[in-house]
Amino acid sequence: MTSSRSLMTTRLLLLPAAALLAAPLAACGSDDTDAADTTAQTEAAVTVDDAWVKATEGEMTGSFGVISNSGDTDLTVVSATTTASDRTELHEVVMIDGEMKMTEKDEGFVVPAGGEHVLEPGADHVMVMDLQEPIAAGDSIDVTLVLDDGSEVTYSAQAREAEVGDEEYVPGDDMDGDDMDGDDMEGEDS
Ligand SMILES: [Cu+2]
Repeated sequence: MTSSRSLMTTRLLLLPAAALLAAPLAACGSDDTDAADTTAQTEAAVTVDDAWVKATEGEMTGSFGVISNSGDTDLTVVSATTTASDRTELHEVVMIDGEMKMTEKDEGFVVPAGGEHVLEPGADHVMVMDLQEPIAAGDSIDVTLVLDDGSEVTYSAQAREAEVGDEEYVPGDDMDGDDMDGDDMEGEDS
């Protein structure tokens, strides 16, 4: 009950009034949607549902949820910020040398028009880094996603305990050139 009500509230807050009024018309013909788009330029066409963040006592953690795009244009999440720290990255989980590791996803998260992009453990996620204090189960942080059209969407992610999403972090710089030559290996044993 509670979650579906807050979900509803979130959607209503994010939907511009003009879009609500135009919705019945838009359903009759796709050409009519252009009018709604021009009045909604600064409003995000995306919403985020089922958002949560993994409780942690460490310095970094992942945040997850389902990003939906109600617009008729593909949108890309290009960056994110949170109230929990000053450093946030968009991460993906990839296979490196036979192990699942997470690293920055340079191209961002593409949310297809009329579709969704799922952030979940073991896959794409919002990485909250350089945490100054622990995030306990039940705590909430605000996450803001910035889209490539300049719009933003802010939502609350509640912390929960989870035994998932513990992939080793590989900073983007280490992805290439690590094995270019053996000289760097010399000093690593002491
Ligand atoms: Cu990560």
